[in-house]
Amino acid sequence: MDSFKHEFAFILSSVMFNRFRFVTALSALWLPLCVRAETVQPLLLWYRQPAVKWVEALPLGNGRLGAMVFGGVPQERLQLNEDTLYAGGPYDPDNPGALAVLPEVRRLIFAGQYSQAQSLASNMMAHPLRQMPYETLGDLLLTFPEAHSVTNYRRELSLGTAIADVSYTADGVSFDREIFCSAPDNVIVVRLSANKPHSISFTCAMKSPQKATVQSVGSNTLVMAGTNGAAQGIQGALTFQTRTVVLQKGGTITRSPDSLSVAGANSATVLIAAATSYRNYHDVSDNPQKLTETFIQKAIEKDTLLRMRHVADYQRLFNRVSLDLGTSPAADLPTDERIKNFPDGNDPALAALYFQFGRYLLICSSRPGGQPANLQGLWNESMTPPWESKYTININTEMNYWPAETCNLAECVDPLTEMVLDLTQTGARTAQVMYGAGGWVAHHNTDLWRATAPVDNAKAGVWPTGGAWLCQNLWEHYLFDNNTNYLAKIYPALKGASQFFLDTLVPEPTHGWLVTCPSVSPENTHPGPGKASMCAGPSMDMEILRDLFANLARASEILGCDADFRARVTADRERLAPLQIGKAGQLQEWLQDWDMEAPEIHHRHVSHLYALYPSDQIDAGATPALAAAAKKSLEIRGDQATGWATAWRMNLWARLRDGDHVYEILRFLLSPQRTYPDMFDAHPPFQIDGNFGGTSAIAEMLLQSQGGELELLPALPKAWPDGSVRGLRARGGFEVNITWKNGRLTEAAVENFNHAPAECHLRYGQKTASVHLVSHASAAIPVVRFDGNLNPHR
Ligand code: FUC
Repeated sequence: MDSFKHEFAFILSSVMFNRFRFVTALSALWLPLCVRAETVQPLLLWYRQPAVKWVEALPLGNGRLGAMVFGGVPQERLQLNEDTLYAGGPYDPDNPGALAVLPEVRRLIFAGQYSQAQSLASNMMAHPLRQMPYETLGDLLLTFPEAHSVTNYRRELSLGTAIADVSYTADGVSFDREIFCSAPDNVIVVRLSANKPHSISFTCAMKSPQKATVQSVGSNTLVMAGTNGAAQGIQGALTFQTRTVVLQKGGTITRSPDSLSVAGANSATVLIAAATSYRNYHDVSDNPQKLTETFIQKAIEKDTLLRMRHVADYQRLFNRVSLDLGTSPAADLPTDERIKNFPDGNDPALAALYFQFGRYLLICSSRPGGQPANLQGLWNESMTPPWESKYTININTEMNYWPAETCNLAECVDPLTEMVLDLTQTGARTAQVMYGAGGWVAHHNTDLWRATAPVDNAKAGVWPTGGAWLCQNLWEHYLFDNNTNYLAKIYPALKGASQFFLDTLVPEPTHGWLVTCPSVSPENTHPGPGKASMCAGPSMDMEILRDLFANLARASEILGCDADFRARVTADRERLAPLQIGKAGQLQEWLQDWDMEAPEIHHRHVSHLYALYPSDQIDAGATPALAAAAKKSLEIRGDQATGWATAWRMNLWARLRDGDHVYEILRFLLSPQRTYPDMFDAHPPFQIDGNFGGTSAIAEMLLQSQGGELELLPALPKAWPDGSVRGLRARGGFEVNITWKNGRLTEAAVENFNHAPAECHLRYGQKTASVHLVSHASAAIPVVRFDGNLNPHR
C-alpha cells in the first residue's frame, strides 16, 4: 500500500509540474496510456549477481554527482564522481610560435608536401601537449557482517524512477538496499532496510586515490577532504570535500578516526554530498566544506521526502517519452543475458530499453548548472582515463547531444551551451595568438578549463572546426523550440566562430575555392604524398562552415542585426569548396579524389558524411545524386566500427530511410561486442557516445524533421512490426505520438508547443498533410490527431 501511495504521488507530482502538459494529457487521453505502459513493462536493468567489473556496476547521477553501484553482499562499493574534479587549474596552453610557422605550413600543403607540413605543424601545438584528465573522487564502502547463506539475490536499476535496488536473503533475513542520486537535493541517498528488527549492521568508510584525508567528525559524519593533482605540469588548483552522514533507526553508531559503524539498527540512511572549489574555468574560489554542509543539512531536513522529490524531478524529464517496440519471452531474462541473445534473438523490448537508457544517461550526466556529459558521461573510476575522459569535439561531444532534442530532453543541452560560451572566450585568445585572427576557434579537444589550442599531435589536433561544429548543436537546439531569447544568447558564439573563418579561410590554388588550411579530415590519413592527415579544405570542414554561415545569416535576419556581416558571410559561403562525387561514385572525403586509396578504407570516422547526418545538406529527396554518393561511401566504410562510429552509421542509414540496415547495425551495437553488461557502450573501452548515438538513431528511425517536414516512421525495420512512441520532439516546436501495426502507420498526434499558432507539414511515405495548430498558450487544444492515411481529426 505504501508503495502504491508513493507511486501515485510521483505520477501526480510529475504531471502537475507542467500545467499545459496536464491539460493536454487529459484531453488526448495520454495519462492513462502512460501509466499503463509503466505497469505492464517496467523499464528495468536487472541481474542475478553483484557487479565484479566496473562496467557491470549501475550508474546513478544528478548531472553533477555520480555513483556506480556494485551491489556486493559482503561489501557495497559506490564509486563516486563529481563533474568538476579534473586535474590541474586554470591554464593558458596557446602557443605563440604557431603564427610564425602558419604561412609555411599552408605553402607546403598547397604544394602537396603534406608530411612536411604535418611535421612543421608540430610547432603549432599546445603547451602542454595534452589536456587535463577527469578523475575519480573515490569510493564509499559499506561493509556488512559475514553471511553464511545468501539466496534470492537481485540487483536492478529502474529507469522509471532512477533508483537502484539490491535485495537478498542472508541467513534467513531479507535485506533491501535502495540507492538514488537526487538532483533537487544534491545528495546520494542509500536506504538500508530488513524484514527483521535490529538486523542492520555495517561499517561505512571511504577511500580515494586522490591526495585526500578521511576523518570522522561529530557522531555520525565522515569527511573526505583533498586537493586535486597536477597533470602535464599544470598544478592542481582545486580543493574538494565529500561528506557522508549515517542516520540509523534503532541500534547504535560508533566512530573510529576514519570510519563509522552501525550495529543492530532497524534501518539506516546514508547521505553523501560532494563538491569542489570550481566556480568556472577561471575561478576556483568556491567553498566545498560549506557547500557539502549545506547540502547535507537540507537533505536531513527533507528526510522521507527525499525519495519523492527525486522521483518527481526525474520523471518530469524521463516520462515525456515512452516507446513500445513489442515484447517477447526474452524480456523476462536478466539484462546481461538479453544483451548476449540480442543479435540472434527477437527482443524488441531490449532495443526500447537501450533507447530509454540513453535518455536516462543524459538526464543523469547533463543537467543545468553542471558540466556537459564528457567522454564517459559522468562516470569514471580512474585517475588516468582513456583520452582523459574529457571532451573530444571532432565527433564525441556533439554525438552526446544528438538525442537531446529529438528525445525531449532539451534542458540537458544547457551545460553544452554554457561550455560553448566559455569557449568563445578562451578560443578568442587562441584565434589571436595562433592565427592572428578575430573571433574564436576550438580544435579537436577541450576540458574543464576550456583549453582550445591543438593537442595530442598535429595529425589529429590541427583541426580548426571543433567550435564551429559545437555551434551546430546549439543551432539545432534553437530549431527545436524557436526561442529567440536563446538565439540571442548564442548569437555571439555563431558570430565569433564565423568571424574566425572569415579571417582564416584561404583560396586553394586549383579552383580558387575558399578552404580551411591547415586542417585534417578528423583522424583519417589520406593517401596524398607522404601519407599524412594534414590537408586543405576537407569535405567535413566545408560542410560545417556551410551550416555555420547559413545559420549566422538566418540568425542575424531573425534578430534584425549585422546586415553587413551577414553579406560577407553569405558571399564567402558561396566560395566554399563544393561537395564532390569521386571515381567510385562516393562522396569525396577530401578536395582530391583520394578515398579509394586511403590506407584505412574502413576508418571509424565518417566525417564527410556529416552532410547527411547530423546536417541535412544531403537528403534522399532533395539531393538524390549526393545521397547516392553518401550511400556508396557508407557501403565502402562498412557497418562495424567502434561504439560511437557504429552508432553514427546507424543515424546515417536512418537518414537514407533504410530501417532494416539500421536494425542490422543495431544487432552489432547491442551485442556484447559493443555493449557491456550494464548497457554502457564499448568503444572499447567504455565511452558513452555510442549510447547517445544509438538512442538518437532509434529516434531517427521513427521520426525525422529536417527539411521542413515531419516524416513519420521514415526508417521502420521489419523487426518492429507493431509499436508506438509518444513524446518525440520535432524541429519547429512540435511533439509527436505515433502508433503502427503490421509495419503501417495507424495513428499519429502532433502537438504545437509554440506560443504562437504554427503550420505543420507531415509526411508518411508518399502521403503528405498540412495542418494549422493553435498556439500552445491558447485556450483551445493545440493537438491534431491523424489516422494511418494522414487524415486529420481533432
Ligand atoms: C576520437 C576518436 C577515438 C576516440 C577519441 C575519444 O579521437 O577517433 O576513437 O573516440 O576520440
